[in-house]
Amino acid sequence: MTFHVLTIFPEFFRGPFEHGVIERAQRAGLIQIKVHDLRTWTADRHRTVDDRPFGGGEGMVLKPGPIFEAVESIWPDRTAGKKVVLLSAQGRKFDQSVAREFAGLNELLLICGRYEGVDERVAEHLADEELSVGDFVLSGGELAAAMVLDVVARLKECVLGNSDSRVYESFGEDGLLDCPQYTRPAEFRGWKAPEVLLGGNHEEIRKWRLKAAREKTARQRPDLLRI
Ligand code: 9D3
Repeated sequence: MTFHVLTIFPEFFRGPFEHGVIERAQRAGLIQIKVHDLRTWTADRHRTVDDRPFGGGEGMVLKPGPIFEAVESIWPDRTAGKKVVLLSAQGRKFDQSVAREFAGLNELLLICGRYEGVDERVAEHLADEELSVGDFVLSGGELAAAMVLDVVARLKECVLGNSDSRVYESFGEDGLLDCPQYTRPAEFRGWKAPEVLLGGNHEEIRKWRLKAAREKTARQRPDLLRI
């Protein structure tokens, strides 16, 4: 699967994509990542990507021209299996099921917004959809794009290579949060790890983990139990 990221800060992605699952998935040939500098598709001396909003107001808006030119040059034909996503606070909310949907694509192109926003004609006539990563205000789409890429990349890795299918299934199959985990020492500053986990009774351990996961989900994320 190929990911394209369109951004005015290509250097932002050097860190996040060179570590962990994303780096591993790239090295294994499961995913390819191409980061594109939006300024490549400007024609003026100042490589202008933004302008003042019509009707007045604070800040600057990303111009439609360079973004349309970029997408049309990255994909001269937009065949099936390709999707253009505009990262935006106004989008559909990203979650694990959206990630599973994206993992079935051949190519995904993520457009990162900046400033006060992106000319609405990008959302209306270029992007297949707008996607938000949560109800909070980021300063741009780059962190959101890195999140989406991380989640989809690890799905690819789990489906095609990872023997631990639990990693793939957690968050979704049983709809619960993970159970609490402990490691040595068995007692730390007077706080003991649950006795049952120290013994070898796998059936008792399984039951304890399910109960603990249910309790933790009820406490932290009751919304997950109501679905
Ligand atoms: C408070 C500023 N808003 C009113 C003018 C508009 C606005 C513009 C640009 C709000 C956020 C941003 C930058 N955010 C993103 O590009 C973004 C985002 C987000 O802020 N929250 C959750 N998901 C995403 S995906 C992209």
